[in-house]
Amino acid sequence: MTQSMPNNRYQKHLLKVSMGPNDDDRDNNGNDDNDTNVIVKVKPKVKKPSLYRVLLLNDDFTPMEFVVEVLARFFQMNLEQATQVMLHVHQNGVGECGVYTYEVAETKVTQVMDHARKNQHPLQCVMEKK
Ligand code: TYC
Repeated sequence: MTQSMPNNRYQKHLLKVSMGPNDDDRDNNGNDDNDTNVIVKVKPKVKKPSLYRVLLLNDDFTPMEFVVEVLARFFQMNLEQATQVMLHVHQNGVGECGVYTYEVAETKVTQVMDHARKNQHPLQCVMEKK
């Protein structure tokens, strides 16, 4: 074995495959030959995570100030940004608060919905895949 020690997952995988004895890996005399089935190239198993929009929905009852406070608290917006987004939702019915990976988006939705319910406002927050 001339291979040096593995230093990442890809190399570890290669090492395991080339070392393991199996039926495909025998020479004409039936002897196991570790070096006949070497994978030369493997696609790295890295995928970009799917992204999700977190959306706020308009309603007729939640106070504007409450929505601005929600956007500032849970979506790290300053008062000017938060007011802009709130007015956009008020005028268009729906608006984007941010884009996140699945778990983060889910957490934001839960935080907003819990906060709205505690304060007895019907504010709705949802997520959708981009
Ligand atoms: N339409 C609400 C009002 O007039 C304000 C509002 C804005 C409510 C955005 C929800 O997501 C919302 N008080």
